[in-house]
Amino acid sequence: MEQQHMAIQIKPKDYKSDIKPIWCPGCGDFAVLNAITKALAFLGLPKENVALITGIGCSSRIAAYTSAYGFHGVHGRALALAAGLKAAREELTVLVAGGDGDGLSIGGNHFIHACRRNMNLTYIIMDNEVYGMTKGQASPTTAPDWLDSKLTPGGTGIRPFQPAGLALTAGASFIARGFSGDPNGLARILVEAINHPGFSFIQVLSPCPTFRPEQMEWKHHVRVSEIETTDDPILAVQRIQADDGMSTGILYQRQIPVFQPGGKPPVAEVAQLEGAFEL
Ligand SMILES: Cc1ncc(C[n+]2csc(CCOP(=O)(O)OP(=O)(O)O)c2C)c(N)n1
Ligand code: SF4
Repeated sequence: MEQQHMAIQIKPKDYKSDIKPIWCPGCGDFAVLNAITKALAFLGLPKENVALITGIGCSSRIAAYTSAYGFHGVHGRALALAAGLKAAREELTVLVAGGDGDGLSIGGNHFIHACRRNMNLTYIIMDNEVYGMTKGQASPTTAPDWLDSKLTPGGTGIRPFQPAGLALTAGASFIARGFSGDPNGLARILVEAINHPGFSFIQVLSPCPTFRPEQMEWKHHVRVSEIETTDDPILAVQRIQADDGMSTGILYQRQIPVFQPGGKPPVAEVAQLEGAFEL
């Protein structure tokens, strides 16, 4: 009998692991996970060709919840790990994810250099303007008057980072903003980000109902930007600065050379390393 060949379709659920997320009910990160799996299914990427590298934080747990290769790394070092992986395994689709604390505080230096280096990585910051995992401290995206607590009496008094503006001035070639309340829109952005040759940065507004319950109001303020994506950095910075940070869409995209170290594979054996230092 003639054998029938059926095209294997990958479904979003195929990218989910058997581990049940332990995020709080209503956490925006659930929808980010859904958007990532939808985007991967749309692109039909075999899961063995995808790696999701994360730092530490509630959001960084996301690596364990997908069935792709993953690495739940060290706080603030996800981009360094991902850059190393991409340097060694160019053929992999490497996604990087974590929180605003992970990526902009302890990992801030890696972030700005990843932007200027322009390796082919897709970096998702799940921005809830707070350190969720460690129970609600201010992060670099927290407004100066939040929160009147023992830790920050009267608020931090420090102006927050504008992640999209920071990425732009640091040289990122793809900058977008998404919202966990619009997982389909976010999945569409992620598809473009993964397809973009170079470093793609996506700031995802992802509420933390536990420590920032007021963020549940974001759904009334977030809007899809109707402005066309620009490749002009001056125009992009003007738009980003004039916006209240609640517009979603691809804010900036430009084709620039991608950094991919080539040449000889790195020295891996101790004996080889010792040999290199012999006098
Ligand atoms: C080197 C180091 N410093 C501090 C911590 C404690 N710590 C764990 S998660 C975290 C912040 C998490 O906040 P964020 O990255 O915004 O993620 P969220 O939990 O809000 O998703 C901190 C400070 C740590 N694990 N390692
Ligand atoms: S503490 Fe906040 S960020 Fe962490 S799982 Fe709960 S709702 Fe999500």
